[in-house]
Amino acid sequence: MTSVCVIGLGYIGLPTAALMASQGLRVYGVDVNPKVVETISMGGIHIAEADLEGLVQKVVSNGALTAHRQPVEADAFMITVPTPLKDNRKPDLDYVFAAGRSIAPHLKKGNVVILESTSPVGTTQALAQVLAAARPDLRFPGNGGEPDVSVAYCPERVLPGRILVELVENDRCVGGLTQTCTDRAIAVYEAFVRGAILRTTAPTAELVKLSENAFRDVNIAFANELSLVADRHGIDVWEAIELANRHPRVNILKPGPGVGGHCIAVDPWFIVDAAPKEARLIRTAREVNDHKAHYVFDLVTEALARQPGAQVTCFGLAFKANVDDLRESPSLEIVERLGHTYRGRVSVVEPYISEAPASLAAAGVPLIPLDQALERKGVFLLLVDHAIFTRISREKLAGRAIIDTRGIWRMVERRRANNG
Ligand code: SAJ
Repeated sequence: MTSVCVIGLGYIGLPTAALMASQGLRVYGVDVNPKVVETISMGGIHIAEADLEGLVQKVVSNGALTAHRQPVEADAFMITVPTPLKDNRKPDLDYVFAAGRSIAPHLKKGNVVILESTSPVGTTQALAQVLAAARPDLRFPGNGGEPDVSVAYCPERVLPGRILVELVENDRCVGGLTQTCTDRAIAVYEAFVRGAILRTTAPTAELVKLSENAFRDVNIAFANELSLVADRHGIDVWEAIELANRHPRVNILKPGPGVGGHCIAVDPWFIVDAAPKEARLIRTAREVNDHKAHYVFDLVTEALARQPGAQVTCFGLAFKANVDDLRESPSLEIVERLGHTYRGRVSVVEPYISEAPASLAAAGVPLIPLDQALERKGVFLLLVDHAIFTRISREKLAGRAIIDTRGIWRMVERRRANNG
């Protein structure tokens, strides 16, 4: 296995392509967005991810990674395109099948096609059918006999912010549509993965991926529900969780303004869509987490009732700490709603982006620098636990009504109190 064509150069595809290129593989990165292709061709990147820029610069300049608008011939094809939700909360697999149709003309005997995008159970089999329909001259899994082209599923499971480390160190599950498919796909990952590479079937690997994110969603929902319960009793939820976690078998996650990102807030719906009667807990967890954003909005409304006409300054828009990613961000949703409701009084600081999304301008919310934000009076709403926000001194927050959805400013206060 010497060459790989990666379809979709986003948060997963680009780091994977760059890493494989740094490990001796010849990598062809493909994206439908001409700006992305142009940026990468010049050795640049269009996403923020730790250490990615230097790596891309290196592998582009030594010719191991090239970017293209269309797929090219290679030994392996890796599909890393988005699988969003439709408005009716059904998975949208159009990008996966479009990627399949785009690589079909370039396939030849001995190739392996690997799907990495988070997908409902059965998608890998459906992808093989799309490929078979486009290339009746080749044998695909499911057509009988040993396939000419192998097809497998191997879910990505890297954490944004640690992608390059986790791509190498995490264990991987590889599920081919046949045993040979699994073998062929494993050969690709052996080139750059140091974690264990575990064999399974394609449907199992598909469900494994969905289960991982649903597990995290359910656990975060527990923490978010607990934060509501604690508020009702006037108890500090952060202290309660800290103490409960001293039990040897308890590990409660952190409450927040809700769950964002294109994975955990989305993938559990794939399970619910396919098994609506069975997946009751998973559905409820999604609803609990989605509700938390409304609850935070209501907290601001209550604070404003105590200070009529006051300004609201929001800290953070990203879906989580230290990333620039606004996809499905509950913080963005809360800030927009506040902007529409309290027009002209709401501002936001988000150090990871330089240009506010159009929806914020429509809500009349300006993106302001941190020093300017700290000059404002009224309500301070902490939405994202970016490291830069954790370093804000207590003095700078004095006299404001603080709503800290991540428990970071409260920690500063407690540490001070403990130190007398
Ligand atoms: N969050 C909390 N409390 C917590 C932990 C997270 O409110 O205690 C929130 C975050 O603020 C964020 C959301 O949950 O809004 C998700 O963040 P995350 O850091 O838990 O996960 P992601 O979305 O960045 O990445 C997840 C990871 N999945 C798991 O940990 C099971 C990652 O390994 C996957 O590769 C990724 O989804 C993906 O692409 O599917």
